[in-house]
Amino acid sequence: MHIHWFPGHMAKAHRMIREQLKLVDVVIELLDARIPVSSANPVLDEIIDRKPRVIVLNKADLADPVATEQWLGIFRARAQEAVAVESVSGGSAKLLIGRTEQAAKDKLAAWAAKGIRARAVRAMILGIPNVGKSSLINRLLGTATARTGDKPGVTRGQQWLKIGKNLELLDTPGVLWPKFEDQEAAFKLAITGAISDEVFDMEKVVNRLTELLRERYPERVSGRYNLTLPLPENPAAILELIGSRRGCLKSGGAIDYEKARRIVLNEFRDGKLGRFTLDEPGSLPEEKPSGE
Ligand SMILES: Nc1nc2c(ncn2[C@@H]2O[C@H](COP(=O)(O)OP(=O)(O)OP(=O)(O)O)[C@@H](O)[C@H]2O)c(=O)[nH]1
Ligand SMILES: [Mg+2]
Repeated sequence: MHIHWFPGHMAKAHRMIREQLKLVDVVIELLDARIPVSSANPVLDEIIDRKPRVIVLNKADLADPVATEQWLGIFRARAQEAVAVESVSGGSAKLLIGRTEQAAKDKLAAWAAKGIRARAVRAMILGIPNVGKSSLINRLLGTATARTGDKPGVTRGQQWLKIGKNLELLDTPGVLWPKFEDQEAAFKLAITGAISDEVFDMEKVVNRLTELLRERYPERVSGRYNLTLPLPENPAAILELIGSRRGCLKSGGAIDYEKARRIVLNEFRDGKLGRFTLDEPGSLPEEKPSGE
């Protein structure tokens, strides 16, 4: 799948992140709980390097809770602090404040040893577009200060926000990386909404989503759209059935596939089809050897 999506502002955002990183004590990296591997930006990994990091699996309310627990275990087994958060609905975001301060503890201890009065811990929130960075900040603030939206590319500049007395957070624009080595990851990023709908091939993306659903969760598809099992092999045939169930017809009576695709994609993204984890637990990429 060919996606033209690396706009100039993302290259600029990577540069800004590199510069701002010098000012922060901790990085809070948001991953999408539905795709903890596919949503990890390898460029950020390089930029963040050894800076203390807290991983947040956001949108946990949309992910399979069993898989999320497994993923948290996988990160923690690598001595990587990780928490699952629901930035819009849940209370779990508050947990993050303590974890972030904890991640800065060496710095705080060093200040104390030098007799410097500790300032607030500074953390930078990083992650792919639309993963919920601004929503998480708002959740922690308890107000809708940072602008959010259900499409990628909402935050453009960087913004510092103070959470209580001891923590300052920097909101940043979402960033993707220039080249997807892994086409399957590109599909998953498109499915979950990290890439603007205008720049990818909707037919290919929703066909792939339909395939994934047929392979792993056929009963949810049959339940939601009142289809009999087994579902047809061909994703277009499944979409045809969904289209006819939902009355997606063009004038003359032909199935309006575009409309059927929209329904499936939106209902998946809204959680109406259920909670899904598309990256199966266990597939973290190779760890960098220490000292590199
Ligand atoms: N269901 C659910 N939706 C969420 C969660 N967090 C954020 N969202 C939604 O995801 C969309 C994107 O949220 P934002 O906070 O704007 O995302 P962002 O990472 O700041 O995006 P950019 O600024 O574009 O990089 C919004 O529609 C939010 O309501 C979550 O935990 N669960
Ligand atoms: Mg934002």
